[in-house]
Amino acid sequence: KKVGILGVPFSKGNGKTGAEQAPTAILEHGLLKSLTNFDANPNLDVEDFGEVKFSSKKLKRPVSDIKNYAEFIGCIERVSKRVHSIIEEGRLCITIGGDHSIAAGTVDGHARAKDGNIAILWIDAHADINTPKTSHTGHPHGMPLSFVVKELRDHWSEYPEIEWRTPIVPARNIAYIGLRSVDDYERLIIDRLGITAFGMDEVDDLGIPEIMRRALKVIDPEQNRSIHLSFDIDGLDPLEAPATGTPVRGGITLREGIQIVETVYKTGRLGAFDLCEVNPQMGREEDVRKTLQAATDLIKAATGHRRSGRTAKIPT
Ligand code: DIR
Ligand code: MN
Ligand code: MN
Ligand code: MN
Repeated sequence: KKVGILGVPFSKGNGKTGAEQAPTAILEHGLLKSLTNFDANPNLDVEDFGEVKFSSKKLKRPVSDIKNYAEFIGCIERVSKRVHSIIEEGRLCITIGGDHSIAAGTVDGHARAKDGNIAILWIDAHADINTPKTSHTGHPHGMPLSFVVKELRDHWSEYPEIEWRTPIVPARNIAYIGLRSVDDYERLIIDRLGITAFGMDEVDDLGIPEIMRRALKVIDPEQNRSIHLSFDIDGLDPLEAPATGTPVRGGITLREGIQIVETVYKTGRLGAFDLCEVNPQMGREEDVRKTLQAATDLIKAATGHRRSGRTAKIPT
């Protein structure tokens, strides 16, 4: 199994600084060791691709309704290219953010590598599907899905420097799990486009295993799509992942989060995994450590780690 790890130290997509430190913090917490030690997974080929370098775009005309637009576009164009090439190498691309706006780039790169035949599973307290005009905040991390969805492409037609983008993912190929803070226009978009959305109410009613069955059936009915699992750490309950920029209480547990990732891994079609919105500047040291460990556990599950253990290979 081949895996590539890519860091994206970008935090201009939300209102706060700190998320740009997460790739380094997660690696320093011991990610590579916990992925490659024998008990985790003996046959894992992990390549660390380091951090994406990016700079802001020169704009022909100013953009006022999206904050840090020039920086956002400059970053995700590079992210898209890097993710595209890592997937073309036959690797599962694990991208560590950064805030969630970077997923506009990871999904674009993944979609192009697979000619649009991808399914997106979005784990988040938020729906991240505002268009520039529906957003109350102007923060790009509330918009990445609208950037990549085919049906919403015209909402971006007036914005500069995005000719490279390929919004080819149909809305029907998207499912959410964990929603509990959805703006009214986001809900309208979800309803109009028929996007599958499991909020926390449905997590409570149905449980993760049933939700996973239903979600995968809708977004990958023929079981032939490359699955993009985009995990916003704020999908988890802040009790278990407090160090994040926009925490919302009443989220999924770490166990449920790991179960989601394990279930996708078991399909054999996990093509890209994003882990976003860890902010090592939020909260006390203990909060940060807890959150870094939760992120590590989720990434381990994405590479095939089994909680029930793996039998030893006895030397002969
Ligand atoms: C809000 C919050 N819907 C926005 N979104 C967040 O800014 O568009 N996404 N926090 O992660
Ligand atoms: Mn979120
Ligand atoms: Mn966010
Ligand atoms: Mn998000």
